[in-house]
Amino acid sequence: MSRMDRETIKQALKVYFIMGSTNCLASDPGKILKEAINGGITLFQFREKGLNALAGKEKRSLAMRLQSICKEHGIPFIINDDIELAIELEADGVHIGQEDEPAEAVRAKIGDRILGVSVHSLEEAEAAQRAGADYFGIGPVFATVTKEDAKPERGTVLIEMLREKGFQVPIVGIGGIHAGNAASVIEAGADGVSVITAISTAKDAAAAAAELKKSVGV
Ligand code: 3NM
Repeated sequence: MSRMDRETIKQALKVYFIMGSTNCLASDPGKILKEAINGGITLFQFREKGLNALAGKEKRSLAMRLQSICKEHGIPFIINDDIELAIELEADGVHIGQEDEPAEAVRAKIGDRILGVSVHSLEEAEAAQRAGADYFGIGPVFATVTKEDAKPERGTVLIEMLREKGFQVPIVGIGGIHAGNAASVIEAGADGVSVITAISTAKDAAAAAAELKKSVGV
């Protein structure tokens, strides 16, 4: 596997769906993922966090089930935080925050797999770029209740600042994004939007994904 080029990453970030079992209490995660894929998501991240999150074998087995759905449909499969699981399952990539293992160390472990890093400042963006991040996750753009330790909503200021400073690294916005506000994130300079609840708790996940896709101009 060789490193995915920037243009391919940018395309993959457009409609980036994130989910774990705790985000879809009303329905089966596999069912929601299939619907989301039918609606047109371009990338999937397995993020098993929060109250009653699965661990150990159960987590691994859900990851494998979701990964196989992604594989069947040609959707890249990324794992949040759990580098060991990502390597074991040969996932397409990992996404890490600032509290996780340093990005350099993660890059060394995962080789050419996709490395996404959450950044909240110019300094963090510079460091993540040096460490070899394939994309930045920037948020929360809007208020979110999904991430327990999310920072206050920040709008698109950092996205705009990084673009003004000439950063070429692909960027995805996150936090409180839905079809009604996604376009503003793209206008600010992001390549795509990542969402949890806009799809995972939608009555019709396929329709929600399709609407998001339309609003980011795909
Ligand atoms: N990370 P929703 S906000 C996982 O700011 C995550 O880095 C964030 O969920 C960050 O789309 C967030 O339901 C939660 O608001 C996104």
